[in-house]
Amino acid sequence: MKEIFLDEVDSTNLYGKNFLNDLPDKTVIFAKRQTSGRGRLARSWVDLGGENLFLSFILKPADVFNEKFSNLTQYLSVILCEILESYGLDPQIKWPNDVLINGKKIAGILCETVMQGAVFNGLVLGIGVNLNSSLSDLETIDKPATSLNVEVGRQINLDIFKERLISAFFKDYDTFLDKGFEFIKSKYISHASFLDKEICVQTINKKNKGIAKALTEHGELILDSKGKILVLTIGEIL
Ligand code: BT5
Repeated sequence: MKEIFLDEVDSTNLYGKNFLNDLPDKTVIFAKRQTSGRGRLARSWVDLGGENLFLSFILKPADVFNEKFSNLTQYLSVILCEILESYGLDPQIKWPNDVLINGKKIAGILCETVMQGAVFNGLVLGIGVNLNSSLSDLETIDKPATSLNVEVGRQINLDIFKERLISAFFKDYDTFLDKGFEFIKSKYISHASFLDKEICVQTINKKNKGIAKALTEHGELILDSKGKILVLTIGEIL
């Protein structure tokens, strides 16, 4: 496994996408500072200063895209929850892959697929985790946010956290690629804060209200919308 350390970068995901063809499978790109972190749908991920985690995995699991790759963000959210639990916390997953502590976002995960024409080149799976941030900086985020140091009341060692995350990710990575979401389903559900609740899910062009009933074996959300069953593949719980 190759690790790339950057003092500062616009975005570890962008760096990964730009250099994907030159980098071997399982390269990990890590930056101390990120000036233009990417979120989904043109949103941004804010660098809150201090020692926070910004990293991207370069993954080239096959020559052709497989549906299971779409669940890698959920796999990574479960890995992160297990690590956060070891700090005595009770992390919750908001479908599909936001990780929250007491309703506040502590991490963001973004997977980008790199294609060259119709050819699948690989994936850049990025994660940002707030490890050391001040309350006043967290308040600058437009939605409720928290960080590990605030939750546990002490400074967090970035290098130790990073290495734990990387090794936990690769420990079961091959099994996950083989089995897909089924492999993590029960652990994912044990952290799923949205199940059996009335929620509103924004999909590309629609807001869908209903009760979150369950997850399919592919990690999709089953929503009971006034008796009509919807199976949502992508979207965001509002
Ligand atoms: C995400 O997007 O949550 C995915 C973020 C992925 C960031 C990592 S960092 C390493 C790698 N390199 C990158 O450039 N990106 C990845 P989304 O679900 O769209 O959420 C974005 C929203 O989260 C923003 O609109 C804010 O509301 C909130 N947010 C931004 N920065 C935050 C922070 N530091 N802590 C908590 N919430 C934040």
